[in-house]
Amino acid sequence: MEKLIITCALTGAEATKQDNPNLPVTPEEIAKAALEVRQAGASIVHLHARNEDGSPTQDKTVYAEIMRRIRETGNDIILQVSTGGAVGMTPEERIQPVTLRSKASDGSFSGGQATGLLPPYPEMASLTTGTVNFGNGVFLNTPSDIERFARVIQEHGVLPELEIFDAGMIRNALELRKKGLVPDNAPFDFVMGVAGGIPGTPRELLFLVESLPEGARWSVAGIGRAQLPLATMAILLGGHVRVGFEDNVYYAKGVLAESNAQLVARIVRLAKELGRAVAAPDEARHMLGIIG
Ligand code: KMH
Ligand code: ZN
Repeated sequence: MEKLIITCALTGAEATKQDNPNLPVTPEEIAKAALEVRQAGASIVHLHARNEDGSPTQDKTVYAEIMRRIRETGNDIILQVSTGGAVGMTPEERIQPVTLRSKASDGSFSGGQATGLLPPYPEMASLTTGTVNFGNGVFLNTPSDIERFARVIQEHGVLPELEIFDAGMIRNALELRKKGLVPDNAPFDFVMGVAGGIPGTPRELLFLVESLPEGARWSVAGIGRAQLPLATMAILLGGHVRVGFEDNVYYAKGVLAESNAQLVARIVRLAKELGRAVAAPDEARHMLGIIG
């Protein structure tokens, strides 16, 4: 079985400090959390940005500051920006952070000022391939907007991660693949247990995995109490794992997590017990085909 890639979704757009006072919100807090999860064994961070008042923003200057601060700490973790943002944002707002990486005339990509080991630009971006009810709201992704997102991600040399909130989104993702708008190596991430999306149960996870084409790489992000059982299944089935405060602010029933790193460390321990080695960021880059 290939090494386990652990993604940590540090902040998200919905959780607040009232939900968990340890939620990282400012660029400084997010960079600190990113270093802690790297040290704990994560190889990808899924990033969201917040305004000073804690509300979600897709402002690329805030993303730029987050990524600059992450690299300034010497952190080599893979940087994945969100294009989901928050319910109600426009597509134009949501796509902004992807454009922090740009293509030069010689075909190379760049962005920002390198201040650490690696440049502070996005290597991956989330791409949701359908619309889903999201609590009391609607996470709206029209077919034309999804195609536009996929095109911009491609033009900026960023690897999309296909966010699957319900079964029909796999089919939509494969249509994008057929059209050449997402590469064949784009990984799938099953976000399971959102109120309005596919339930976070073992049966549903098996169904999603069996619905993928042969050889597709996948991870699972279980929401709330679904996080731990689905992550354990992914370790056993050869999938990959996403944890973090975006999806779950608890460590156990009624017990808030102390940090994102605490959630990552538990997955590393489980993987070790179950005989699955954990990938470092450069190993994950190699596996995912992220170059330059
Ligand atoms: N905040 C959700 C509405 C993503 O990052 O791509 C969407 C989301 C997905 O978080
Ligand atoms: Zn997200």
